[in-house]
Amino acid sequence: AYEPHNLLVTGGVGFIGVNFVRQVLAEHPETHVVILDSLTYAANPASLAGLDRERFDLVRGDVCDPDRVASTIEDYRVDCIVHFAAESHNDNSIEAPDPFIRTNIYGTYIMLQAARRYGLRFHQVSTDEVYGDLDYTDPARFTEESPYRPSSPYSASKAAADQLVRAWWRTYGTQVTISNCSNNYGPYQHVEKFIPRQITNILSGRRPRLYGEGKGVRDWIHVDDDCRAIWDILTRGRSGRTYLIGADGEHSDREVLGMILQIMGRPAHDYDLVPDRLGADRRYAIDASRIRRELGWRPRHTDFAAGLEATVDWYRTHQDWWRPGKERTEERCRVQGH
Ligand code: NAD
Ligand code: TDX
Repeated sequence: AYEPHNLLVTGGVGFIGVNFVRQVLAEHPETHVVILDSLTYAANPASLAGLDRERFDLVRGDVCDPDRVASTIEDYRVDCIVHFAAESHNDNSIEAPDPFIRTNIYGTYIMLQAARRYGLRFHQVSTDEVYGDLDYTDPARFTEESPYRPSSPYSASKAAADQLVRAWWRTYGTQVTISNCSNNYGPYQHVEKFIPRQITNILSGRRPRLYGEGKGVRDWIHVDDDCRAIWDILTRGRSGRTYLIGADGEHSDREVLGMILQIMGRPAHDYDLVPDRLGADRRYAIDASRIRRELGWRPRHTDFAAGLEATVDWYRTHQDWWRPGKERTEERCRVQGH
């Protein structure tokens, strides 16, 4: 297996990125991490608290800035890139697509050019949303062969980025891999996202907000399991290949909210229904056979209720982390009609 020495992690202050950095530093002592992050509204620098400063560097910079990207790669002798940096929230993409087109598409292009120029391995962190959605009763799940048919400006921008990655492999022989993962949950997730929003609404005396009738189905995976899968692909995955990541965690939004209310000791009907997203995706479901078969990856967090309980505990005990941005996020949700 290949072991990165100086690993460049774009978007490493965001939710999945920082969980990945924490896991790499804890489990791979030979690897030094360089985070490149422009610290948008989605990045909370407090997420890096407690990490050993000897083991990583933080460069504040934009993935759309080729000079910044080049100097970071040269200064830190980077040999491998994991590309998390993106605008990630569907509701924001519907409200204002511009930064999604810029960061997700143009930013991926700049990172690919850098990988090509310096001969670096490149892993693209993508989403199952590129495959569009499934009907609630459809027995099918997404596979690596499913056609791309994204629904939102966010998912369309990720789909475009994935296609650039494939083109760089085919045309220039850049060493690339792609992972398309389902919905992650766990610590350090921004309070704009479904699970942390409901937990922190309850902790701050607000009612949870369910979109539509809560019929949406998401295939939940604990962020630690996604991060371990990304490491496995990075170090043992076949170049040019795509791997779907999922942990057989399908639950309706209504069901997940019901579990949160129960864990937090609230009455079962103590929430508000708010208008659904424009063009809302109904259901995502991942068939993760390939990564299981080829890389022997298995999720460790197979008890969703236990994972959710631990996540509630994390938000309960890390109020300093989320309280400062909570008001602002709820104001934005209100403006967006949710
Ligand atoms: P996030 O919004 O929590 O974090 C994104 C990070 O990228 C932030 O730290 C932000 O400051 C940084 N960033 C944004 N624009 C940048 C730019 N132009 N230059 C440099 N840094 C920039 O996102 P997340 O939920 O951690 O998602 C990370 C990646 O995983 C994204 O590519 C997303 O598409 C993908 N993904 C997420 C999920 C999920 O459930 N959250 C599922 C599958 C795939
Ligand atoms: O307050 C809410 N109430 C609610 O019912 C919010 C924020 C969401 N929802 C619903 C909408 C969806 O059906 O919950 C579901 C999940 O919503 P999000 O947390 O916004 O996630 P989703 O749109 O599924 O996208 C997420 O997973 C795939 C990430 O944000 C993406 O970055 C990733 O690619």
